[in-house]
This record gives sequence, C-alpha cells and structure tokens, in this order.
Amino acid sequence: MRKMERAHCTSNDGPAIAAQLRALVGRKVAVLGHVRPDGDCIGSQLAMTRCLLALGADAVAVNEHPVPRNLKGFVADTPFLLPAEVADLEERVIISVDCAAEKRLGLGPRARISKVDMNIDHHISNERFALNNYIYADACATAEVLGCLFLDQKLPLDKTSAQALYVGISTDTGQFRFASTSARSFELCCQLMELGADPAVAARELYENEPFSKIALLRAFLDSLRFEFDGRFCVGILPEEIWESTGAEREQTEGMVDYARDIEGVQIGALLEYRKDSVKGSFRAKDAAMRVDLLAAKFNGGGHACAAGFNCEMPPEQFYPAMIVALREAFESDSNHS
Ligand SMILES: [Mn+2]
Repeated sequence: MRKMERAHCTSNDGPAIAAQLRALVGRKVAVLGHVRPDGDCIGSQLAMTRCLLALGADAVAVNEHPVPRNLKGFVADTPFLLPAEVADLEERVIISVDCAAEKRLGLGPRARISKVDMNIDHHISNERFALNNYIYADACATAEVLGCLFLDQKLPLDKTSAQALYVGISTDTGQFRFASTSARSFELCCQLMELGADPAVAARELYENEPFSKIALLRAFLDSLRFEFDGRFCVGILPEEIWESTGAEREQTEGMVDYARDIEGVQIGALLEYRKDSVKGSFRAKDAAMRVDLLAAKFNGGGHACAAGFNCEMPPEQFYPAMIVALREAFESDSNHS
C-alpha cells in the first residue's frame, strides 16, 4: 500500500493511534457510530471494524438504529448489530467514530457502557467525551481521517472498506461539492479506487435505487413550495396525512430541503413537517452569514450556520407566523451588513 503523499490530519498522531489499535489483538471491541447513521458514519464504522477483525480483534459495529436501506449494500459480511444483539457490550473496548457528542451514541448503547475508550471524528463541535480523543476538523469526513490513517500506518484496508470509505467521503462532501473537499480528499479517493472502490457502483446504490414512495413524497414537497420575502425564502410543507397517502418513511425527507434552497435568488430554503400540535423542520442557507443555526435555536433547534433543524412544540397555524417574524429579523440584519 502506498503512503499518502500529502501531509494530513493524522500525520502526527497516526503512529499512536495505530499502536492502540494493534494492541487490541484478542480483545473484544465495539465500534459505535451516531443515531440515525449516515454514509460517513456507516462507512467509518465498517472500515474500523474490518481493520480490527483483520488485526485479530473480536470487533463488531453497533448502532442504536439499523443501517439505512441505501447503505445496506455496502455492508457485505461486516457484523453490524443493534445493542440488544450484543450480549457482552459492557465488556467491550468502545471506539466511537463520526460522533460529535456522547448523547448522539443513542440511549441503547449508552445504557450499557461506562466509558468510551477512543473517539475519532471530524466535527469541530466534538465534545471530547472519550479517554482518547482524535478530532480533525479539517477533514471532510471521518472516512477521510480513517483512510489516511490506515494507508499511512499500513493498517488493513480491504476492497469492502475502500468502497465504504469512498461512500463516506462522497456523501459527507455532498458529492465533492462542499468547501470541506480538498486536494487530499481526491488523493485519498484515488488510492481507494486503486484498492477497489468503484464510484459508479457506489452512486447506483446511493442514488439510483429509490423507492417510489420517496419520489411521491418529493413530488408533494415540490408542489407545496412557496416564497416569502421577495423570493429570498422558499418553503415546502409536508402535512401530517402525507405519510399515509405516499407510504413514505419520515427518514425519506433526507436532502429534500436542498431543492428549496437551490432555487435562483433564494437565500434560505426550508422544509416543514406539520404535525397536529408541533412542527419539525430544517433550514438550509447558501451563505453561512445567514446563520440558520440561530434561526433554528428560536424553535428549540440548532445545527450549523448553513444547515440547521428543529422540533417545535407549537401548532402549525401559530408556528408559520412566528417563523416569518424570526426570518424578517434575519433578513433585515443581513441587509444591514451588506
Ligand atoms: Mn461525518
């Protein structure tokens, strides 16, 4: 295996991390991710678990929630288990990947573990809840951290892991579009391809295998789009009855809000899920200056400057006017600054 040519996040810590992983030979290990796992979480858990198995550890990947349907095809023979399926979770060395806060490990795993031994992540907000914390906010994905580490330290990285790490990087960078995408990300993906990663196969699994219920949900969302503030804000609304009429699952709203944000002239896009007495939603901005995290915070939510979500105990007919008031403040302070 080639070494990475470019200096990167784990250049300094790599030998120490590798030594800790190699010392797990013969030990029982659980590799945890975060609740509602995404491509980077599953890809990172998968590669870490397979690496440890190849080193001779008894490793399993454990998640509060099952592997999402569009990621199942990448798992192959990797042991992904729910907490209830791991009788000896209490006895295992715990490694968490891609998880920014201890509570994001989920109630199931947290009820069974007393400490986290190693925490590897790329979220700047990581709460450093483990005994050993390796956080690299300059990496586009946890999969990038692990890919660089495994290649540099000559740790086991098979074809299944190469594909899963590629999936983690391509999904966490919005298919190599976000500002976090670096020359190093591409250099790593080049090496992952040499190890057997296949972007076309990955894309087919990820994006070209959608259940029709998801497209029906998207159609309803697009039909509902409306504009406020002279086209600077675009919002789509999913009513409570939509789940029954389309047969869609709630997790299938993933990525839908982007359609509202992506429209020419729109600065903030939103997706609202109306329930009887509450509203769940997400905001997306093109520019971090819009600070949609502060907007979401007004409705019991939070997140990043460009991407935030909330779950607000307020009936929809009260919520909408309250949201308009909050947006007016956001847009007014934006025009003052520009
Ligand atoms: Mn990630």
